Amino acid sequence: FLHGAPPLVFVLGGPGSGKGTQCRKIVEEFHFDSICVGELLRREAHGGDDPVLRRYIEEVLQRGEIVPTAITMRLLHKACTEHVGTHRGILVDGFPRAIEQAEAFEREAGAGCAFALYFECSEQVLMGRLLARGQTSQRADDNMETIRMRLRTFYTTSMPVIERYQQQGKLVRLNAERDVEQVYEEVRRELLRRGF
Ligand code: UP5
Repeated sequence: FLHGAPPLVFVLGGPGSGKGTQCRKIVEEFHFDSICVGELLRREAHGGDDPVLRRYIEEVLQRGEIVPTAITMRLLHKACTEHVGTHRGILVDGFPRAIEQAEAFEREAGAGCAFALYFECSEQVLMGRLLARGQTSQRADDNMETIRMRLRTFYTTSMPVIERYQQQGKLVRLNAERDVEQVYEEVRRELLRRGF
């Protein structure tokens, strides 16, 4: 379903590593489009047509686990189709989070990513940022218990995805512990180097 679409960039990193923040900056400067898969799921949990599915997604998010691939792929497929326009690239923020999802995407979309940005950050920094945001955010998963589970899911299930792109020579590793502008400078350099 990506036929004719601009290059696709997967945006990976632990919860709170700054994926969303950096995506917004890339969109602003590079005329990329951005699809946040977590946001698609939160939207479905709050406003989707099927009340059983709504409740189910809400519970999975609350446990910090990964929503089954078939559900996510359906939402992502729809979003990608709607977003294929005049953009220079598409950022897929927070996906894939499991090897199985990476494989399903390649199979169904007919292509993988051009490359993947990986925002690398220690567990302590991730935890600190999410707890700080939790004081003001509306996100139901920004509480200590869910944050712990999100981190566990990241290290056990999502890390192999990062290793997969590393092995394929597609991983762009970025030190995400520095301040927002410093991280973005490096992102920018990497995009410019790739001709964007
Ligand atoms: N901040 C950002 N950058 C900073 C910096 N350099 N220095 C200091 N502070 C910085 O940032 C997080 C916080 O840190 C903010 O307060 C920010 O100001 C500050 P943000 O840019 O939001 O980081 P991000 O990595 O996007 O964090 P987020 O919490 O959104 O990441 P998650 O990966 O947890 O969230 P996502 O929305 O992708 O997924 C949510 C859930 O959806 C998952 O837990 C999972 O249950 C589910 N999901 C699936 O099941 N399947 C999928 O395919 C995708 C999601």
